[in-house]
Amino acid sequence: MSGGFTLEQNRPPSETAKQDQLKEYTVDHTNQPLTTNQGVKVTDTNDSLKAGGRGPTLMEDFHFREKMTHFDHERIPERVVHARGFGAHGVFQVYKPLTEYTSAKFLQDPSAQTPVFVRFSTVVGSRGSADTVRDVRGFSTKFYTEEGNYDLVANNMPVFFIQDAIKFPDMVHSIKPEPHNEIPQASAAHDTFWDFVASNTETAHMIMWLLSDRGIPRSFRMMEGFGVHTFRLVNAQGKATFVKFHWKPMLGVHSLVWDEAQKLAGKDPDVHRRDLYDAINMGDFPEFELGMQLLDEADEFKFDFDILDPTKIWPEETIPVVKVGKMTLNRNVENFFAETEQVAFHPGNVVPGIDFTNDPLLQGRLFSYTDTQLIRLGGPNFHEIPINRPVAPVHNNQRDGYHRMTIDRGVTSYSPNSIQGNSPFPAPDGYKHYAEKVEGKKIRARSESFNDHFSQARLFWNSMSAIEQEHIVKAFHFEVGSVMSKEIRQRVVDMFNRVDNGLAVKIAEGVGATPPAASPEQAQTAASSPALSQMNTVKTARTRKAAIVLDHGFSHNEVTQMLNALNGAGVKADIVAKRLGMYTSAEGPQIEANKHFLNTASVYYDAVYIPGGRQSVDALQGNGDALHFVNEAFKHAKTVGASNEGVDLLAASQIVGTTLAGIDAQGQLFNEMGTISVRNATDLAAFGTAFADAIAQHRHWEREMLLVGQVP
Ligand code: HDD
Repeated sequence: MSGGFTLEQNRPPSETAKQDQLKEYTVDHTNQPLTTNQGVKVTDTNDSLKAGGRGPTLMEDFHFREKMTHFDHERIPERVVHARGFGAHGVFQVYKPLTEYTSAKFLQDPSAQTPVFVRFSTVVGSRGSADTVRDVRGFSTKFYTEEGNYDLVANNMPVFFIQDAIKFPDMVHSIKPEPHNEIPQASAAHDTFWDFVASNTETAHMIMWLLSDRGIPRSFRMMEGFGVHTFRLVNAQGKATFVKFHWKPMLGVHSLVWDEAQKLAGKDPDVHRRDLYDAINMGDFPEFELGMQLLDEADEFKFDFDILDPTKIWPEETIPVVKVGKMTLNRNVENFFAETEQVAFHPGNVVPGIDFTNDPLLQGRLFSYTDTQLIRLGGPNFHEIPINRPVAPVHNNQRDGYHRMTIDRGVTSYSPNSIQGNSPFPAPDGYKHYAEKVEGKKIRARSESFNDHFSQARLFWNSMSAIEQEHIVKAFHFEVGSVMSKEIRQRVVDMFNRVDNGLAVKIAEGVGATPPAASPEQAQTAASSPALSQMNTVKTARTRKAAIVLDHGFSHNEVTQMLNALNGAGVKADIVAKRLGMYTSAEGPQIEANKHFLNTASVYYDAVYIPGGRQSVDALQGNGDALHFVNEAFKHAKTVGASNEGVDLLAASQIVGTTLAGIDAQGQLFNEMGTISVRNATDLAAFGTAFADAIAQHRHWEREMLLVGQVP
């Protein structure tokens, strides 16, 4: 673009409609002379205008003044929640027409691709905080449909902390850093939050999710998304169906280990954004299927929970998730600020065929999101910022305000008008609100049907595998153990006793509280929902990362075979050594180490492999970094493999906890709980396959169970 703005909103929408629109606002500075914002060419930007070389800087230096003023105003307020995020462009395609349920056009034509922009985020931390903290993740999608923008502003957990939006400022104030010292950053592990939890039992279910492995995802590409609220789909005949929205990642739902998450936060605070950025750049486009749970209006009251209560799920075993389409993220942003920072989502951005319900959390959100953009983006024209512009035409009588871009032609800006034939005119095929019948007295109260705060928290607990339960207990130990007030710790223990006595007793043991006697409430539900456990998710090695750790004298034959096996399984491999550069194998050929122990660590990988080669393994055995690398990967339940002399390094790195009997077996494959080795083998085909299969398992939790002294 050479300057100025071209408004071309009348083009036919297509998969590239948004991309084409953005191009018109994109500036390429390559091979261009430097200018001021007024377009005047600048001769020197390194020296201010002075009266003599050592003299005072002159006020008339317009270039200095402009450069400095713009810099001084570069920052905008970060989002009050979800400040840290990362976005990408993509497309959405529906599998088959959903005409029966909704008139939304983007859900009708399986051959049409709707452009989307997605922003993933953490909630609590500020813009510069780490990606791997324990937190809810935001998962916002803007669909640029031909009928206008539709925003699905979702989280990676299907329930919320509170039932009524009026509590949102209280809840957020309690979880944000404490006001007197602004500590802790990006963490719920402090007194004010747990005081809020213990005083608001409706948080119980969400806390179970937050303290589960869902709070520390392996990657944005490996988390689910949930619209949380019950929404309405409305078809062309005006018939409504209740709906809950889901995003299901094609790579499955996977999480980090807490110790790994903490270490990553220090070593690479950007690890999740880097993962997404790299995956898209390498062509490993993240894919998510859109799922819908559909419920006939007649069935609204058929459940033991209120479908308007945002602290409740619809168990997938009762109301199945129908996969209706797929989203592919295929393009990184050109500029983080212009796109990811300035994007403005709003759950109230709906298109015909999608409507709201009376969920009081949703209703409050419908106010909050525009309001927050007014301060964050500085006025009412934020819809004109390129990333926020719909690809559908915009015509109305809204005028003026800060930073208005559109030059609205004509003398009328009111309706009805006779001067311009009442243009823009009301459209008969415009959005129609669902004509729900409502009546009632004005009362500041909550429905009694929202009173059960524990059954589904218990359902979640019951649905976890032993190791997932163990992780939740450990998370409680960390979070509640960080609370200074003994009274609050006890109140939390007593509150979660209403979920499960076994859980409460275990929490109490770790946080110096008194273990409570069983609560009569917990006998109420023994139900479980297998869909809630991450053990039952999709498993694939595709796009995983492995480290091949070696030194001079490594076996070239073994490394080559392993690289082939990993490549075949879609696993990316790095060669890790004590320094960067070329390493010479026992056979002669060289290989380049692209990572060294100072700029990488086992926490960056899903697996580690040690090839044979006497000289290489001897050197690694004398290298504390290499020994730690293997030991740490093992401790984090990752796939660990070695061939021939490499097996010596596994033994030397003191990977203990599993039986490991036979790890040293001659000539045959040893494969136990993600530890894989073979001695005296030149053909590593079976070994490579076993190694890749083990990576697909994500982590080998049985091993972790043994490490904590439990039999899996
Ligand atoms: Fe919210 C941002 C998701 C409840 C008020 N929210 C925000 C974002 C996500 C969510 C993903 C980041 C958007 C982005 O990437 O720019 N929020 C949720 C979900 C909720 C929820 C799934 C419950 C089901 N939120 C919620 C309530 C309120 C807000 C009850 C207030 C009444 N949320 C906001 C906000 C934010 C926001 C203050 C901050 C920045 C923004 O909106 O654009 O308006």
